Amino acid sequence: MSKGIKINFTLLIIISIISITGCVSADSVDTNGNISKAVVKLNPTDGNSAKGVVWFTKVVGGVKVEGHIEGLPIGAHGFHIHQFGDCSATNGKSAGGHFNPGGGEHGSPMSESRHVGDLGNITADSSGSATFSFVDEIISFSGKRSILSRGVIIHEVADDLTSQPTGAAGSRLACGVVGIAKN
Ligand SMILES: [Cu+2]
Ligand SMILES: [Zn+2]
Repeated sequence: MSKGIKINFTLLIIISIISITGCVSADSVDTNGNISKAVVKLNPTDGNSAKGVVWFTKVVGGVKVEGHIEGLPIGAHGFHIHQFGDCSATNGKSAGGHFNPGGGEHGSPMSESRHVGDLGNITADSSGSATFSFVDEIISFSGKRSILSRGVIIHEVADDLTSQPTGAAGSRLACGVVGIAKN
């Protein structure tokens, strides 16, 4: 074997190892197609400054929801999954109403009857940022309750958890679309 061929062969092995391990470690979809992690990047709607990232991770008993949002007015803000993964309208209205595949009433995440998209409120501190982590038992990455490709909206004011059909949470400050996370 000449020196040139030997080097090329070694290089080929190195590239193969990198690509194989790359596929195994950097994907949140397993060999059966089950998704373990999703993410949404929230961008401000026209005239607003709220933005951030929310991660959704499959855990025992549900999906863990962890996020950090900045640029919010101080206080509680309605936080929902909406029907459409469409943030094309500058006011976020293209995301439609609350994601409600079961035809339930609007409520709190703990309500017997709720929209699948009812994730309650997040609360911004004096610096305008909200950091949160909780587990929701209803949202999913598969079947009718899958939140993948759906919209996420942060609202102007608090969701009162009772008013129909939206909790009277006001306008839409930020919008994003849930996608499959890298890992
Ligand atoms: Cu909403
Ligand atoms: Zn709702």
